[in-house]
Amino acid sequence: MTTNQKVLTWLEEMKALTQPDNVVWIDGSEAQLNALREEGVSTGELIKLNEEKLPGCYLHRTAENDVARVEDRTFICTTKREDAGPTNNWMAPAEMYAMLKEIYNGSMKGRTMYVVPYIMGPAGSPFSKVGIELTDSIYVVLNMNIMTRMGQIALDELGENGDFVKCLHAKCDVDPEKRYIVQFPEDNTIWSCNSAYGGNVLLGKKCFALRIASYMGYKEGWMAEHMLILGLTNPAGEKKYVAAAFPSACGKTNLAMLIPPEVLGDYKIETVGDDIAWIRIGEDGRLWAINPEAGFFGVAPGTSEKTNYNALEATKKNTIFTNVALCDDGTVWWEGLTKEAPAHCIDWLGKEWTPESGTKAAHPNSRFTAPAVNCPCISPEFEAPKGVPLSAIIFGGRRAKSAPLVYQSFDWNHGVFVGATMASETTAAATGATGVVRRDPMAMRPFCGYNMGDYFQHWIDMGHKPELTNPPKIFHVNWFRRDDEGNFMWPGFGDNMRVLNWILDRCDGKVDAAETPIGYVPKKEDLNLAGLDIDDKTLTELLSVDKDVWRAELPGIKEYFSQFGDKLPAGIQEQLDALEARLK
Ligand code: GTP
Ligand code: SPV
Ligand code: MN
Repeated sequence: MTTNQKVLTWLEEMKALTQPDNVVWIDGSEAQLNALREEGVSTGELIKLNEEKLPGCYLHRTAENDVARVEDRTFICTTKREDAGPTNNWMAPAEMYAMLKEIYNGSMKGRTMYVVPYIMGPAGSPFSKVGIELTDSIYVVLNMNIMTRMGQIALDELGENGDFVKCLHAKCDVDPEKRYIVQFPEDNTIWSCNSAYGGNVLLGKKCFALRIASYMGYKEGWMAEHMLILGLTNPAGEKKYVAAAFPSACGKTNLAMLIPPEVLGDYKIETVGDDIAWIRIGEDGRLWAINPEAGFFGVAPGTSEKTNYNALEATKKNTIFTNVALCDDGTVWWEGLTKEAPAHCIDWLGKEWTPESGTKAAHPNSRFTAPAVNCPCISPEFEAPKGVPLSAIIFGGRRAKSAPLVYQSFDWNHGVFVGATMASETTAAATGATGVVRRDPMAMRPFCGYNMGDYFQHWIDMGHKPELTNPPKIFHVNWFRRDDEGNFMWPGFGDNMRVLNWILDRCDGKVDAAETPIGYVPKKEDLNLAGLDIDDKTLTELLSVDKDVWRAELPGIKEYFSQFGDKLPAGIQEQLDALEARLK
């Protein structure tokens, strides 16, 4: 399938290490994929779902100990420890390779190695990049088929001499004690073992398109970000694009596919991407973004016809479900899909379940892998080789208190500071406690492939490149503010459109704002609240900036920044000092 000698040499080396019984090149043909689906069903790795109701759909259950990304076992291995920085686990590459080789040694004996060539980005785009993942999991192959442009198309893109990201995945015994997700940014290499779950093993996604790509972007002058990309068309037919970074399970897929409330008029949202954006400066002096992925690996729980109709529609054919519940009629269910739970189903662990069981039927981080082309609101620019131009960048997180519904930064550097000081309550997308507030700069804490201090500087530098004559404006949102009873104060979902409108009006200089110490906040009358049942007191609180609360944030920010030492950019320190002065 290829004569690229770099590929063939590397493959021989990895075969010698893992010693598979068979090696199968994945060409991406339907015939080959169908054979793999059948094999997956015959071994129990996949369960075929109701062909009438969910054509081409399958269910997969992972091991109970293997249901989310494992951040404590994820490493960035650079020659110098400082290059990985204080927010990443680090080990010297030679030491890590030696340790992992013992785990990989002979690990594919009696198994088949699949050679999965794939492109991140549209085929033929100057911004796309090729990876090859060697894996012994059919589930991985079938997911990569949905999430990337996979098969011969990628080898054609690579050509005789092209370079690629070398990805090795071995399931081994799914032993959590020997689970490692390891990036070697200096070698364009990713090694993952002892997992078979999502972001740990679909190596094109977080490992390549964020950790490795963020490092590439740092070296080459572009950015790889944990961002959705959406296009918004207003009643006048004007179209603008926005990218938004929220931490895992904090609403990117939902915002990317939002359906505007009808009362607002003829607005339309189209999805370019729901998780990752590769961003460059275009010839017109704006930032342009592509979505390197071809599908959505979305959070199932909470996805319903009401909250995210478009995502749900996308899952109705050719979709792989992971760790959701199996209904008696061969369909699937998860908490929040319908108001009423099915009277009986098989839960994500494969056990009998009824509403009286007192447990969750679907795992909180259960997911669907759906082809982007299934999405009713997929953007016509989804495959555009140059991507789309950004008018605004939005940061956001889950904050029960402090952060107002929306605010705008004063300028680029302040916007970078707002992103750098992002904090959010942890979710089920990663193992460990949930609901704990932690700093998650630009939603990239688990995904930045180099020193976060250098990453902050890279953000500042990008904004000041002379070619970037028309940078996007930077905002912060919080859909998750809660009242004293713990209820969400803002309805969220489709109603977030009201906030997007204010953001784009600000970009156009159409509306005024109130200046506060943390940035520009909407004046109540400038938010279109038509048809929304929200009282004045709630709205006031949603838009309030409590100086005392923000003053109380300062020590935490300072402590967080202190770990970067002299890698903390002066531009960030200046912003911190300025905020402190404004809060006096
Ligand atoms: P990853 O795929 O992990 O990166 O997650 P994501 O950022 O795409 O999050 P997603 O859109 O899947 O949302 C995660 C959870 O947040 C789901 O349970 C949603 O129902 C919930 N959610 C999303 N948007 C809103 C909102 O506006 N308000 C509230 N209250 N919940 C929301
Ligand atoms: C996330 O956790 O941000 C995800 C899911 O998008 S995973 O691919 O598992 O990283
Ligand atoms: Mn994500």
